[in-house]
Amino acid sequence: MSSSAHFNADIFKRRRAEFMKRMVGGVAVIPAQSMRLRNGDVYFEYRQDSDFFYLTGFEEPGSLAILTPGHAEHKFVLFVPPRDKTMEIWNGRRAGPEGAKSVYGADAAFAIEEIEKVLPDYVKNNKVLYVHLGDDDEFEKRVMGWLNKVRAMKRQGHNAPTELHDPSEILHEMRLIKNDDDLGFMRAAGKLGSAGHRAAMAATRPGMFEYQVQAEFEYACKKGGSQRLGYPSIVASGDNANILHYHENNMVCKDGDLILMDAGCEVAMYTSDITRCWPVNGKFSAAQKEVYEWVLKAQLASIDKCRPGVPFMDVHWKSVEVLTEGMVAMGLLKGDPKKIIADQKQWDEDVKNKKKDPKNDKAPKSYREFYMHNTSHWLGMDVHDVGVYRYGEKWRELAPGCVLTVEPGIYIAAERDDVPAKYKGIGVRIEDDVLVTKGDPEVLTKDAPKTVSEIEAVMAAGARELVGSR
Ligand SMILES: [Mn+2]
Repeated sequence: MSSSAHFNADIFKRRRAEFMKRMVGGVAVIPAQSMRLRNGDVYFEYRQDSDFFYLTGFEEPGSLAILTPGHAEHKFVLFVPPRDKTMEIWNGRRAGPEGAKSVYGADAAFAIEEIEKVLPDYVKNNKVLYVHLGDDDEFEKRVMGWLNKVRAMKRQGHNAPTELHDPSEILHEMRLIKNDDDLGFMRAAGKLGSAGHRAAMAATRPGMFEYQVQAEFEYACKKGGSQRLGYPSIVASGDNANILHYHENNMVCKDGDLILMDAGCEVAMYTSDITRCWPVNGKFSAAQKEVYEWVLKAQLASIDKCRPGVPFMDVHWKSVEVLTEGMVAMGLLKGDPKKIIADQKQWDEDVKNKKKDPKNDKAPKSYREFYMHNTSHWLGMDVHDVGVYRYGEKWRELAPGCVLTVEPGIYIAAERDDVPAKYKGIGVRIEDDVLVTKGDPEVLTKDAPKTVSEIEAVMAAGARELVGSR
C-alpha cells in the first residue's frame, strides 16, 4: 500500500515504542503535513512532516496520529483520509482506516472526518497532553477546540489534561541520535548524493548553464533511487559562489571559473548535504588551487574533531584556526592568525555585553570577512536537522550517532579591492556529512570526489566519454 520502497513497518514500530517509553504517560497528538497551494489549483510537491513520518511511516496528507502508552489496547491510533473511489481515481491511492491498521500497524484507525467525535475520548482522563504548538494557527485552534470538548465532559466525571508538553523534547532527541535503522538510509543518501556530484563534475563544460549542471546531479540521484532532493540545489559559478544562498542557477559557466554546487538528495526522508567545487574547464588555476587546498585542510582537520565528548563548536573553531592561517598566508589578512581570532572573539564578547556597538564602533578585520558562516549543523530528516546545540552557555558534546555537516569555506567577492587580484571572484566551500562513532568519524559522503587530483581525473574522464559518444 505504501508508495515508499523503503517502508518497513518494524522500524516505525520500534520508534513508537521508544517514544512512548520516554513519555511520562499521557497522550500525544502528532499531525501530518497538509497540502500547500502553489498556483491556481496546483499544489506544491508534497512531503510528509518529518516528525509524523518518523513515528508512522504514513505518507498521506492531512492525517493525524495519537500515541497513548496508558491505553489498554489503542496505544497507536491513526486518523486518515477514507477510501473514496472517485478521490482515488483523481488524486491517488489511499490506505484508508483498514490499511492504516493492516499495513501501518495502527491499533485503531478512523476516517479523518471522525476526529471531532473520536479524539476527545482518547484525550480525556490524561493529565498530560503532548502537542507541538506555535507553527500553525489553524491546528492550534483545533487543539483548543478538542481541549474544550474534553473540559465539557467534566460533569460526566472525565478530566481534561492540565499539562501541555512539547513532544519535540523527546522526538528531536531521538531523531538527533541516529540508530542503525536511520543510518542505513543516511548512508544510502550520502552515496547517491556523492554519485550525483561525481556525475555533475564529469558532465561540466564551459558554456553550460548552471541549471544544466544541476540537471546532471538531479538526474543521477533520481536514477540511482532517490525520490527527491533534500533542499533546492545551489549551483553557483564564478563570483556567484560568494552569494551564500544563491539559487537562481541561471548563469553560463565560464571557462576559467570555479563551480560551487551545494546539493543533496533524500532516501526514505533522510537527506545528504554535500558541497563540492570544481573548475568549469577541468583544471584548477594556481590561485583556485591555493584557496581550495586551504579549505580542504580546514575541513579534514574539522572532520577529525568529530569524536565523542568534543563540544559541538570546537569543530567550527578548528576550521577557523586553519582558514585564518590560510588567509594570512595568501595575503587576504595581515597579522598573527591567533591574535586575529582572539580579537574577533573579544569583539563578539564586547558586542554581546554592549561594550561595543557594531553600528558605531569599527569591528576588527578578521577571518569573518571571508568566512561568515558556521562550520556545522545537525543533519537527518531535515537538512538543518532537529536537536539541541547548546544548554545555556555550554555547547552540547558530540556522541556516537550524531550526524553533522562539516562545511568550511573561503569567499573572496570579485568586488573587493583589498585582496590580491588573482583571488578575486573565488568562492570555495567543501561540505561532507559526518557520523560520530565510538572510533574514527565516518564520512557518509566520502564517494564525492574531493582532492584536486581526484576532481581533475573525474573531469578528464568525463571529457573523454563525451568525445567518445559523438
Ligand atoms: Mn549544509
